[in-house]
Amino acid sequence: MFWAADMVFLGLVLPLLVGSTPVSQELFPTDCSDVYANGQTLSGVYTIYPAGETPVQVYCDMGCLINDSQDGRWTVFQRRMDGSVNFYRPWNFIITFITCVCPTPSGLENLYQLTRKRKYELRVDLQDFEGLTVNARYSFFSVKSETEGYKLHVTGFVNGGAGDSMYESNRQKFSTLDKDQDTHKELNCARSFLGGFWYGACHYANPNEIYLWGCDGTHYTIGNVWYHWKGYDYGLKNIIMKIRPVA
Ligand SMILES: [Ca+2]
Repeated sequence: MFWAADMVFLGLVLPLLVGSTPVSQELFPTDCSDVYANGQTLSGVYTIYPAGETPVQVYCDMGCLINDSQDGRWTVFQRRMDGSVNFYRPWNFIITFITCVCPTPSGLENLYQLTRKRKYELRVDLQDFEGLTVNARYSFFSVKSETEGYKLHVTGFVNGGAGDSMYESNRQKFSTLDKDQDTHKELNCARSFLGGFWYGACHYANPNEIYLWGCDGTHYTIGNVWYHWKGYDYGLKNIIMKIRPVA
């Protein structure tokens, strides 16, 4: 098992166990809301089945710990905590390396599988190095299939103090250093800003870039930034992104 502080949701692919057996919510929870419905209400790492067969380990925010969100049932797909994982990787390398629910190519398939079945909302929690916390919420979050470039749809912004820095990423495909699917005609945004994300031309939020420790004006907008809160020169301490189904 591979673990890293930056990506607590990582899990290696395990042997398929279910074959043609119909997938049940109780035995094969799709996401953390199913885990919660099954009576497991403590925050922690659980096994879910976004695509119906392949188990994936994920961190579930059940709303019970001091830093959790209210109401719980959140499936965490991004947890940038300390820079121990380098997200500046080629597309295929990530696909063959890990399976996760996260904004990397391997995890995008799981995000697609989740959001094609249910309507999801998104919450982004941010923390700076002074201990301040804010959030941004979006009432709709979905990721399209690989043939559609894992295009993101994120709308219905509700401000929890962070500002709407996902705006530029709405309706954008996912790009890595070797797969330029952004809308900037001159730049390869992933190469220019050292990461992988739903870049437009190019970004206001940059959670998969190199990890900077706070304010660093010598590295313009290549850190884990959220422009509408701290600008382009401040690398945040934590960026946590999570989804849950809505009625
Ligand atoms: Ca481009």
